[in-house]
Amino acid sequence: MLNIVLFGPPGAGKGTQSEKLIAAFNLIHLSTGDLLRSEIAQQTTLGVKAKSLMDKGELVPDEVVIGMISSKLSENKQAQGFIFDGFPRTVPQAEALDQLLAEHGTSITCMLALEVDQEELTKRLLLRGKDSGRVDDQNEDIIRNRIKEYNNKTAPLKSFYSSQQKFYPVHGIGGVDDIFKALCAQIKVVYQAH
Ligand code: B4P
Repeated sequence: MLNIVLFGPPGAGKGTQSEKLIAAFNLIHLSTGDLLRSEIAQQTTLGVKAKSLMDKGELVPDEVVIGMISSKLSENKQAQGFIFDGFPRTVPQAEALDQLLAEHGTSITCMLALEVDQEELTKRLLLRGKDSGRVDDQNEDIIRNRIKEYNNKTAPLKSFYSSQQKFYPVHGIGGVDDIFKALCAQIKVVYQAH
């Protein structure tokens, strides 16, 4: 199985590149951001709680997203592989993911980390905020808070995956197709090393 953690700060292009990677490698796309936004749209109890945190640019509790990923893994036992987009975002989430995948007899193949500077991230998110309707994209203070959450809680995952020799940085500025080619080249390198 090919199990990829697609990693990067808010607005790095995880969702954008996931769409292309799932088509190229026949993978199941698991985006915790999309799963949470679907709960919000359906106005579930979980969605209402998540919305108040997401609108402020804060992370939702680990147990909520771990539970969502656990059920999706169980629903897709025949998958050829998964792209984890926006998950894990904390060390406890990464530990839980390793354990869940082990229970399914598989493991993470690699973490591909899109590297984009803060100025470009803010520009992209404010641009999307103009027509996305996403509250968390519309205000520079909220975007700054999301980047702060990323630096404090999510960036440490680079060491987590480095210590497993699974961390691969990829330059995330430039054309969407060029970045996609760089991701594919990196996946090829990882495959050949296995
Ligand atoms: P997410 O939905 O994961 O969103 P994201 O970090 O904003 O976006 P992404 O990196 O996917 O950017 P995209 O491709 O869309 O998270 C939202 C919130 O959900 C979090 O803040 C948190 O509250 C909560 N949450 C989610 N998962 C969680 C977890 N595991 N634990 C706790 N809380 C969790 O790209 C952004 C923009 O850039 C788009 O407009 C795109 O068109 C543009 N773009 C992409 N690539 C480009 C390029 N190469 N050049 C120029 N623009 C580009």
